[in-house]
Amino acid sequence: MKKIYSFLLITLFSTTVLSQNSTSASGDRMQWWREARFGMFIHWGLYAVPAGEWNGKTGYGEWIRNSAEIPIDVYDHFREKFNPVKFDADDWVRMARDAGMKYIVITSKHHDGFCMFGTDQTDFNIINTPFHHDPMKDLAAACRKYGLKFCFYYSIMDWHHPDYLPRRSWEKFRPVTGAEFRKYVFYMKAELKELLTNYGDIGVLWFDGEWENTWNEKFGKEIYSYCRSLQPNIIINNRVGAGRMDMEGLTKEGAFGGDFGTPEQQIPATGLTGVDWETCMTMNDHWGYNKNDKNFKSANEMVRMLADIASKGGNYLLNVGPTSEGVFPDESIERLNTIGGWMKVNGESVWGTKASPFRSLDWGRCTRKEIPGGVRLYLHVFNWPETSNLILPGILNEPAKAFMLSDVGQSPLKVTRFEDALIIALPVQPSDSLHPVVVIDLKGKLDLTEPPRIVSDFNAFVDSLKIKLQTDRENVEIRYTLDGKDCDLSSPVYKVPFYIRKALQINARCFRDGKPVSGMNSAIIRNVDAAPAVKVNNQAPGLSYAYYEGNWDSIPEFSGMKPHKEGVLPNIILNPATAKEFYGFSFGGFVNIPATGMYAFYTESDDGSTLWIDGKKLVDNDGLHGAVEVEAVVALKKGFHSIRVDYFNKSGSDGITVSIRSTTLKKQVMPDGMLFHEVAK
Ligand code: H79
Repeated sequence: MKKIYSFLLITLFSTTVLSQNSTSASGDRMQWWREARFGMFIHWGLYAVPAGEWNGKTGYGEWIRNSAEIPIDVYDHFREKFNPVKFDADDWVRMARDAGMKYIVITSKHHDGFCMFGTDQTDFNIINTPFHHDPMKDLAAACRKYGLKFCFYYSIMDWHHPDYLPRRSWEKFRPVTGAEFRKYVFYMKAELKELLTNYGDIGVLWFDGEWENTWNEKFGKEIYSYCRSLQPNIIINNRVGAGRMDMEGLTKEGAFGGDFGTPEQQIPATGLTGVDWETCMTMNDHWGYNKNDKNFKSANEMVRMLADIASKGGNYLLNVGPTSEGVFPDESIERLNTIGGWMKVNGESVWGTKASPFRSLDWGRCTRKEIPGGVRLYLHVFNWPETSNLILPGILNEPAKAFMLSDVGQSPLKVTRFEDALIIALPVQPSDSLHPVVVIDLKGKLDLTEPPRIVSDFNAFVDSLKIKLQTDRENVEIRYTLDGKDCDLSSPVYKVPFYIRKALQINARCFRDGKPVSGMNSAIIRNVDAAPAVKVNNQAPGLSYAYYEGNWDSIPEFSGMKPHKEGVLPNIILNPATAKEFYGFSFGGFVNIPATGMYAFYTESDDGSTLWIDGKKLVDNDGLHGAVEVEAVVALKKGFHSIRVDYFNKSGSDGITVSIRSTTLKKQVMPDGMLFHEVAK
């Protein structure tokens, strides 16, 4: 019989289904935000007065007080020059609305500590400028008028409040005597209370500046609950906590992460399962107004980023840095206009859409919406196909209709099927420089030719390994082989998880009505020998450690060096370190393995670390970096195995977490109870 579907070819197009955001308890509260997809960030503060220039240098933005090391009393004088006489809240909000943005997040207070709202908690606020007026009141009213959500950015880090710690390293004239961080937290709460009672409903509280070591998860949870107690439906970003990983902006596993992740100046490479996220981004190279920065992205680029982000299930928060007179830079206005023109025609391909069901499409991006009896896909065509045939690979639904979103008359485009691909005949390429969107409506539940997933704890085993085969598709059966042969109708149908006890290749494929409806997925499973345990004569809990000081870019040969300190610790912890920077540790001892099998070890460290088992380097997480986790797997026999963990910190933040996972232990921080060192009898 002639093969109907050319799946091998189709796998090249890669058609893996990405899961949608799970609907959680926060579902209803998050709904408007998930549908909005596009918002405006506004960085407006005293830093607009110097406009990015200080002592002849022009590269500054909202960080100017810190970067140019401006003393506090000098900076305070910017207050006298902040007079936004051209400020018109209606103008700003209308520009955001006309660009297709559904919410505005504005800096109520940035790191410089200057409050852009009327507050009773400090004199360092906008009422004490020649403006003598609270612009946040006007913006709140304008947002209500034009139907946008009004949201506040609020910096935890504060370079002005006497109780905020630490001071900037270069600040000589601000003594810390008497400063109490707890009092600063009370100050924050008093200001947040004003922000959450004086301006009506606030959509989002967008915290930032949480990374200094005075802030912790406990404060984060306290502030989060406090804000929710004042406005139960408010949405709060993950920077309220202390578990953000770098500028990728997502929260570390197990840490408190508020309501959404905050990638900054970057877009995740793929969609993210079960997390809400928002990429914030500048139009040029600064958040605050910089009069010399003309390096603006084009509207075309930004519209593509919006489509890219929506196709991955995220939001785009695009920044404008207004001047101290209260106007948007001309370049920003132009771009907002152009983006708005595109959104007027194509907005429905962004608002209220969900992530693409395709992992990648070589011509562009896809977003989707449920429609009665089917699914609507929005195809964002970045690269117009030379043949004018747009290929939608690996999809079995029957098309209902297709048309250009810009075509008010919705003249139907011809759709044909070739094997498991749909081919849409596009009209003449539009002359508009911004990308066009093609709509295709499909009948029934989305049915991509997705092969089954082969799921197991490891891809190797000592004695046996449990295998599960999974698919999210309806009306399919999974057939599989364990002898390397292709799956066909004579292959067994998968019903329940099974164990394998020898090295082999698993092939699995979906079938429907006696026909294959997916490509084949394969996994090679290896059988490995477990390393023998070692004999320990007399063990006691904990690991021995040696602490060193030095300036390294990677882990040095600790064994040849003289430690500053030595001793025993219950686990891999950095408490004995007396230096904040330029130090290292070597921990040594034994890990007591509870049962013979495969074990995954992890180190997450800032900066580098290595983990050795039985004298061999297993986890290599060396080098200068922020918190990064590396996994490595080894087969071990029940009993004691030697373990060594080396770690170093050059400068900046520090930390290490060692975790373990096996078939019987879910991934967890290495328990104290598994660690030992040898002692004399
Ligand atoms: O308000 C804008 C910027 O002023 C602010 N966030 C945006 C929205 C911002 N502050 N700092 N940065 C951006 C960059 C700072 C990066 C670092 Fe870190 C702080 C590197 C080391 C400490 C945070 C914690 C990122 C990595 C670890």
